[in-house]
Amino acid sequence: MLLASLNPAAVAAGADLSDAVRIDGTSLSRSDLVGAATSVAERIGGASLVAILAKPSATTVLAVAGCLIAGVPFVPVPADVGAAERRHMLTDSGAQGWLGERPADDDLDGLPHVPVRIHARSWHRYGEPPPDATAMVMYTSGTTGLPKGVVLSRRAVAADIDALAAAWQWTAEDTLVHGLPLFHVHGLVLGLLGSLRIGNRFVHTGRPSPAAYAEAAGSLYFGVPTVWTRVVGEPDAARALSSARLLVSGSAALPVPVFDGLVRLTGHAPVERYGATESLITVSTRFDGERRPGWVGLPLDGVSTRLVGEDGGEVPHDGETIGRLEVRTPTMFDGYLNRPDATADAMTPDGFYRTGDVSVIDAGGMHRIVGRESVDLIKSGGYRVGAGEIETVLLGHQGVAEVAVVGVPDDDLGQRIVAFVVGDAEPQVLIDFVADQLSAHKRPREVRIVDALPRNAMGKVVKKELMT
Ligand code: MCA
Ligand code: AMP
Repeated sequence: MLLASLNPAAVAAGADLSDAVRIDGTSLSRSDLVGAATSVAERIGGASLVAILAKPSATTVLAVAGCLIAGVPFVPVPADVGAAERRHMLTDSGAQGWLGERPADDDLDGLPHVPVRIHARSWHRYGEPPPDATAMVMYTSGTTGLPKGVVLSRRAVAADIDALAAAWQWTAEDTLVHGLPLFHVHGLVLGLLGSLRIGNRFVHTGRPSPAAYAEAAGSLYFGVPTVWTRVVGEPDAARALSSARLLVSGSAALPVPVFDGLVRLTGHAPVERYGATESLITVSTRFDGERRPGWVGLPLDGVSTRLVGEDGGEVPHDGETIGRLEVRTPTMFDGYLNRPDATADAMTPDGFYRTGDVSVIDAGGMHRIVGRESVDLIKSGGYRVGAGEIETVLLGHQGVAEVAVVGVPDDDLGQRIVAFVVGDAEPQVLIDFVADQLSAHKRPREVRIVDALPRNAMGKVVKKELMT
């Protein structure tokens, strides 16, 4: 069973937990989860796919669990989604219903709204869908164009959680704490579904501030590097985490000074892990293994990795030679929805995913991520954002003649989204324009109006010159 801790027979027989999930001021026991989520399942039965506005709330937890119980694939829609991005997700995925809160503009693009009632109960018993059934479609940005729907099977999700549980000695005794969004792999698949599979207590802190992490008294904490950077910046909050068992960082590179700061203040060397929406998490340092600052660890059980050089051949694993990282894993996605062309580009004929990351591997199999191949895929606060998607929106504004969007190094966010614009629009107007159309977290932090963009002899914008 994918959500093993929500086995109705076991829960009915007494395997309950009064505070299995704590989120947004609400506590849900396992029997609350089974009863209310099954009641959601009853209302969506027969749908081919539904959308869920993935705010961090009990409603979202029940909507997600209900879909997984019913075997109805879902699209988690970003909590701060804008109109154009939402329309694309709904049209491309063919969603037949909308679960959870209504969007801020109350526009459901014609979809029926399916309410999620926290106090409703159904004790109908559903059979477990087959492992190759789709669990969810998660939209993610590429370098250009609109976000693509990553199709994730139940098998891939279960395999990833189990491999991470083995690597981190994660058990039902843990209390897992995080404050990350529930519309990406990190917060949703690992954090929430991991907890519902393993059977540990799950606490969502709301905004992942150092104080909220300190107060939560967990044993296992997840964060993106920005969260850990802020924790280290508040030493008292950081010291409160010394009673935890394990701190885990992922979604972007953890700066070495932040790793060292966590060791100094909490007494814990963080475990770092690496992955992508398409492959799920594939490489991690282990609870009982070496935790080397700046390195992301070893392939998880069942995962193979390789480095490919300029000539297409494999490069040695000597800890120094850089290559393009490719991974083959039982946790692989089933392709991009409606985009066989993009799927074919992302995969090698022998089943490896081309990560787009550049890496080294040492003789012991430890991986260090050196950077990304393309400057057009930005990681800001752990969010993956395509420069092309933002550029397309900005070019749709009448005050913009030319634009180049880049990720500029940032101590807090890793990269900060900056748009260089040739035109006569007000910077704040353009920032708001992007936030209205796309998810708000994709809006540039800064818009710089310039006379011209740097171009090479071919007329192509030289983004590297804008990134310092
Ligand atoms: C933000 N603000 C802005 C702008 N951006 N104001 C004006 N213009 C802007 N461009 C505002 C915010 O609304 C907020 O306002 C205030 O500035 C602070 O924002 P920020 O610094 O962004 O802090 P934050 O809102 O607290 O966000 C930082 C964060 C967030 C919590 C770390 O970036 C985050 O949740 N990241 C997680 C992403 C993630 O889960 N990625 C996983 C992808 P106000 O204070 O008024 O509200 S899955 C993945 O990568 C794989 C598989 C993996 O490996 O895990
Ligand atoms: P996403 O699909 O949002 O999960 O983004 C995947 C990308 O995040 C990867 O291809 C990497 O570029 C980056 N990433 C994830 N984890 C790490 C990490 N621990 N260190 C460096 N980059 C990471």
